[in-house]
Amino acid sequence: MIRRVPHCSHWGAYTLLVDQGRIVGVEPFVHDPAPSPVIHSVTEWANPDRRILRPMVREGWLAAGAQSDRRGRGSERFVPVSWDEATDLVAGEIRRVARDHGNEAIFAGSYGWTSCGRFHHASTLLKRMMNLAGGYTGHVDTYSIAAGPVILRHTLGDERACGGQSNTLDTIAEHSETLVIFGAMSPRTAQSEAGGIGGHHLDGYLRAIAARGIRVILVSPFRDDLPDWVGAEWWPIRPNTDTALMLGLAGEIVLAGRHDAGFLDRCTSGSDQFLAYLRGAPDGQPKTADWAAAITGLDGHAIRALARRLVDTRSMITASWALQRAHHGEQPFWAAIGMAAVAGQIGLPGGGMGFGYGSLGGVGAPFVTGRSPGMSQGPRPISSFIPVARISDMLLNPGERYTYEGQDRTYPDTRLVYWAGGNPFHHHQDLNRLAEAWTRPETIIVQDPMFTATARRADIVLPATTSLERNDLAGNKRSDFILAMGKAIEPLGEARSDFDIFNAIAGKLGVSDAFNEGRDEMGWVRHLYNESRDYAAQQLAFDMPDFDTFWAQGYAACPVQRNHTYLADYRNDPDSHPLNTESGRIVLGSDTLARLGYADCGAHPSWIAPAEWLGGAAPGELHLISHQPNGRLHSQLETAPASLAEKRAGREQLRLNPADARLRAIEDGATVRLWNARGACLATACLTDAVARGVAVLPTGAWFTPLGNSGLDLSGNPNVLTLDIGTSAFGQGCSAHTCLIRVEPYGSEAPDAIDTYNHQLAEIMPV
Ligand SMILES: Nc1nc2c(c(=O)[nH]1)N[C@H]1C(S)=C(S)[C@@H](COP(=O)(O)OP(=O)(O)OC[C@H]3O[C@@H](n4cnc5c(=O)[nH]c(N)nc54)[C@H](O)[C@@H]3O)O[C@H]1N2
Ligand SMILES: Nc1nc2c(c(=O)[nH]1)N[C@H]1C(S)=C(S)[C@@H](COP(=O)(O)OP(=O)(O)OC[C@H]3O[C@@H](n4cnc5c(=O)[nH]c(N)nc54)[C@H](O)[C@@H]3O)O[C@H]1N2
Ligand SMILES: [Mo]
Repeated sequence: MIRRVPHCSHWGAYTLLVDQGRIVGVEPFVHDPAPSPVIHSVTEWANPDRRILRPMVREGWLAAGAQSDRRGRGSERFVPVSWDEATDLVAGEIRRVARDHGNEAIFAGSYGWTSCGRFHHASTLLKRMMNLAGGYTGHVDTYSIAAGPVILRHTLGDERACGGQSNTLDTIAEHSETLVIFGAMSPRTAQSEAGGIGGHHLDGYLRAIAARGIRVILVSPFRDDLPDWVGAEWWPIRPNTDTALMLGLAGEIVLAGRHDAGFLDRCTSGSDQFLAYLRGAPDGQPKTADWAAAITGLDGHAIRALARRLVDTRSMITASWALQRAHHGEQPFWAAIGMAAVAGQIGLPGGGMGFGYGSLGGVGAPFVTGRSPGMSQGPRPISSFIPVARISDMLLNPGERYTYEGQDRTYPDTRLVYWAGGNPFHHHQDLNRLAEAWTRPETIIVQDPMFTATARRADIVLPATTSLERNDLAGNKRSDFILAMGKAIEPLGEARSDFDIFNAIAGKLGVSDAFNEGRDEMGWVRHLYNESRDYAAQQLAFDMPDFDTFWAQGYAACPVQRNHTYLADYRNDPDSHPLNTESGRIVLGSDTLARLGYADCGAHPSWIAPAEWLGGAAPGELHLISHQPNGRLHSQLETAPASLAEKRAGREQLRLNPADARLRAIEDGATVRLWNARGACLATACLTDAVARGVAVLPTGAWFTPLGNSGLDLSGNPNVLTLDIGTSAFGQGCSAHTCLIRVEPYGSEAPDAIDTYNHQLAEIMPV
């Protein structure tokens, strides 16, 4: 008898077909018009090869604890221990470090996507436990978006415009006449949504946009960032120069006297400073189309023509999150606001600007007005934090001063790191620098189902179950459904659910009553669902099925807002709808930033050349775009079918323009070495004219596999190459997309990356 188990992951909902304790098939969710192929990869979670099967401790740490040789991490053998012993050691370390160094010496920011389950959410449960145990150093913002939300909070008053609450795509399809897409609007990234997703609708909106004949311009170094059937014009911009294009467009409008002075006066503050800059008053350089063309590598005539169109037609500007994941990433988002304001389009149906469309599946879709399910982290006894991507800076430079969002701050002295549900040896920039930083804490605990590059480098590893092995529920602010995640198979080895692990540690810390509030797994899943259901009924008079009906059918529709026009009320009456900014208006010239006086984030949107870009490159250098992988989520399920299908000759594919390849004698399918002063890795060359000249595209997520001490990563993990600096003194976000590299044919025979990883893993397993 085949059992049908409703389930969900960040890449969508599905039904697991289970026979005699084994998953024998995966069926897409009935209400999903475009299911992700990655749903068929989840059976790989049941493969024990790379799973952590029991709690283990690094040999040297077991012998010497905090005094161990920390350079043994990653190469010393693990020793198996019982769960009781493992949780004793973890609780003991938390108590020791809190007592001797204070709770801020415990870093439990633990960034990562973990499972989409809202109950067993690893990092939330870690924080809940640590808050009951005196607190921890956490993180603010995300790798996805940091510079963006920081600048939006100061210029639009909140971050809704990049969190999926700008104009919805249904309104854009209905009203826009010109759509300028900076970056991507791609089904590749729209496969995923944090917290799971029921229906994937981006294709449908793009078809409606194409059907209405909206003029679409794709501004991106990579033509495949938008499906070709949308019929867009491709502007192959130099990476990280979008701000110059936006300013050139705004400048042309202002120089022609065609800016909407009424809108600027009524709805913005500081526009005089911004307009003066566009006219060239402070630097003698008017921001013209020709000025922008020289920086961006685009055509000046086309820029001038587009500037006219932005005013003459209903125009919408979108920018992917990727644009702010770069040095000075605050600027393209702020410049987009400036350009839309100058054109007078903000607050009109299908007009204005918005961020992150298609970056996740739910951005631009109708958004949830109800309450999405989620565990509480509880009140924080201490407020210590770092900007998320400053992890290596913190570990390498305890006590050093830095700035964030206008505050002067100091890095804590970290003694203990606890990571649950994230993979910094995938996600962080400059992995060789991270490897050095990783030798600084006295103790590192990693809790994950998989023996990732991070887990390998831990002192104590705790095996978590995957979502297949427990009950949970999915859903978030941008998912149209709450989805059941039923248990399909028994836990592998000695793995335990995240809740059970933290509950056991909380018990040893004497705080389990407050941690579990007397509920077990199904008690919590039921409770979290009912919180959302009650809210919908009481606040929105929206009926959701009772829990048992929901659990049996596997999903429940949520109340959503469609046809949304961002800032429509504000535009109509700014006095009655003031924004949460310094002026209550859209800020185009900021008193706050003027006072702070940062060279890398000034008082108005500005073009500031990034640390690495083609305009400042040496001959032979290419700009590396390390974008999101198509066949997996980040580093998850890297060896499963959808991910392997994107590899070639067992390696990640580096996409290169044929002309750039020819100059380097690189043939399609050849093994190539990518390198710069920070590191080197291998990939398989894929030649395509979809990549702009001077640009190289390598997806993220391959499992970091350095070959001995050679410094060469075999897997094709771009983060051995990327730059680990903050976006600016203001935002301190991740600058992954700012990176110059060189590429050459790799002459020798190279070992297989996945085999080598597995072999390295076997060498540190218990004897
Ligand atoms: N160069 C470059 N780097 C980037 C980016 C880029 O554009 N370029 N993008 C960045 C972005 S936007 C992001 S969001 C990050 C993503 O970085 P991460 O979120 O760290 O990446 P994941 O691979 O999703 O890591 C999640 C981890 O959780 C584990 N996990 C899964 N289920 C469970 C569970 O139930 N319990 C526990 N305990 N663990 C579980 C997985 O095995 C995996 O190790 O990467 C960033 N890095
Ligand atoms: N399949 C899959 N989907 C995912 C993820 C995944 O791992 N796999 N990760 C999810 C996560 S956590 C996030 S945050 C989102 C991220 O969503 P995005 O940030 O939108 O995704 P990226 O793939 O990093 O970048 C999108 C495109 O932006 C373009 N781009 C990069 N730099 C520049 C630039 O300077 N100028 C211009 N004009 N274009 C540029 C690149 O060509 C790139 O292909 O994706 C989500 N979706
Ligand atoms: Mo992300």
